[in-house]
Amino acid sequence: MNDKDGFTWWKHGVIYQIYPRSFYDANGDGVGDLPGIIEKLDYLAWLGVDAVWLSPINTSPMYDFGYDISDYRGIDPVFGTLADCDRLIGEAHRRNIRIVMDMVINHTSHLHPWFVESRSSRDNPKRDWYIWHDGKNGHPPNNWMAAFGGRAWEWDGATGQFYFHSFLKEQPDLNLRNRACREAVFDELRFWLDRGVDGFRLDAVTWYVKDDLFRSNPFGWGPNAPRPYDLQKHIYDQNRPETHDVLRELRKVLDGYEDRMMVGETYVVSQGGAKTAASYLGSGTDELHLAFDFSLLFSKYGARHFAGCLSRWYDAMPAAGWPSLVLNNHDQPRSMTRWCMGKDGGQRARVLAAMLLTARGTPFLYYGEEIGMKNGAITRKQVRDPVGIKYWPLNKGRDPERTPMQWSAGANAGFSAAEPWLPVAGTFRDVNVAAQTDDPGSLLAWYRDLLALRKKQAALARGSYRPAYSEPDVLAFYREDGGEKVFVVLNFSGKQRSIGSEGTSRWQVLLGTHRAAGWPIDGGRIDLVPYEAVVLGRI
Ligand code: TEU
Repeated sequence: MNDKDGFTWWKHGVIYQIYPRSFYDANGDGVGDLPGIIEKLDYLAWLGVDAVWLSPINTSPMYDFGYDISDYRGIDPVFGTLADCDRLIGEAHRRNIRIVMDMVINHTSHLHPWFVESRSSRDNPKRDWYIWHDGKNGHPPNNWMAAFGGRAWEWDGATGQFYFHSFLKEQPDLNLRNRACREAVFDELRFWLDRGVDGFRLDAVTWYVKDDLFRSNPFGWGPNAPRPYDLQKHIYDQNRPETHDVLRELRKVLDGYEDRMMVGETYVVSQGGAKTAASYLGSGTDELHLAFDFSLLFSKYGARHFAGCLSRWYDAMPAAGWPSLVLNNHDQPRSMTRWCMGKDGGQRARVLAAMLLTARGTPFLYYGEEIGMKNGAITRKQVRDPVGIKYWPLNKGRDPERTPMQWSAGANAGFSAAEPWLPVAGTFRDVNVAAQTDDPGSLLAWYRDLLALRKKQAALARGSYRPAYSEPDVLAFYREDGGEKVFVVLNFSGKQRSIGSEGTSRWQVLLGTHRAAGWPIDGGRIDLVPYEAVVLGRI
């Protein structure tokens, strides 16, 4: 795929998320690191990914495993050095793989020098870089809550005010309304753009700006309850209109460089879903390049549900906007665990992969998804995630979807010579890269074939999307670009199904779970076996 007419890497490419602690440990301390990622770049190139998104690697006291940054310009020693990072960027680029860094600018660590200054006195020049407020008769100023439990206001005895934190109390929110603070944050981003980073995944975008009148949220039951946080409608502490101003300014920073991208974590499941997520694309060219719609990830399994999510997402796009697609990340149980626990799980995984990689939009993969990794089992003693520690057993935290990458059936799944920071999932003897690499029937081979097909067929990478047929168990759609037309047929059910194809078209199989490439299909009806996925091209 070339980049003509602005159809650039982040539109036609596939982006692979790495949780660096868990990808590959090169120095044998039980924690994944940057040299480990460098060692595995050939694997990623072989798989065919176009970009890698690294969960945070900056200096951090790790209260939230890197989502609490104490130095934006540093690399945390557990991951390596700045020189390792430069080498990673260079080695990735040499393989035509872009590097996307996680940027956590809604908040910093409480140990960031900015916050240390800010909390030192009420008249410190950086006081207003964070959100400080007087109490109300000894109580917090309003009812805002922290997403990770408890109230969002922390009392600071030394200066006699509360500070605000959307997540942990060790993650004070920056005041992005403050001009000097905003400019300082932009400079931290420029530091990485100057070093050759191709883009950012912006953490917690919808939290960036809070109500300037500090109004309390009304109550309302969100879909994620029983988290107490979800008992409020987050209209005053999230999705404030001024957030768009911040994004427009950020966009200008990126537009000062060539071909950079920012994808925002627009976690708005209970706040308007696809529509709200898409609103952060602005006109499509003046805010985020990409946003996440988590509706698909949170959807019930089934063709009708998935079809609805896709259509709502595409309908919500601004004219110049471009969708992204995601089924997994480091915050949610893996799709294998959500949807594929039965005996037909392996087949379901293939149909899901086919949807993710043939529908319209930039696909994001999460490490291990390509081999069918499931959530690992974590005992109470092994919990590391602060969310799990706080809410156990109601919420066991996010460690199970962050267990080490399963490279082989060897010790520690080939992830590390030492005992890994989180236990390897029990499935590793069967589910691992080594076992699947040379097996043309493996899930890994299927992902690799789909990635290769996207590169060959412009219609899949950039074409229009038109739903074809509404048999409840089958998702079928056409993708068209110029003269090229592709017909994707996905039977999400364990039953035989039969669907009609448009007009008198004659098709041939480009890629299928049950049919070899080149197999001709005359128009009319197509009979599908259970869990059949097939991508057809016009003869
Ligand atoms: O997540 C913010 C966010 O939306 C989630 O915490 C969400 O509330 C949760 O997944 C619901 O199940 C981002 C990062 O992705 C997460 O890893 C960080 O812990 C968090 O921000 C704080 O930086």
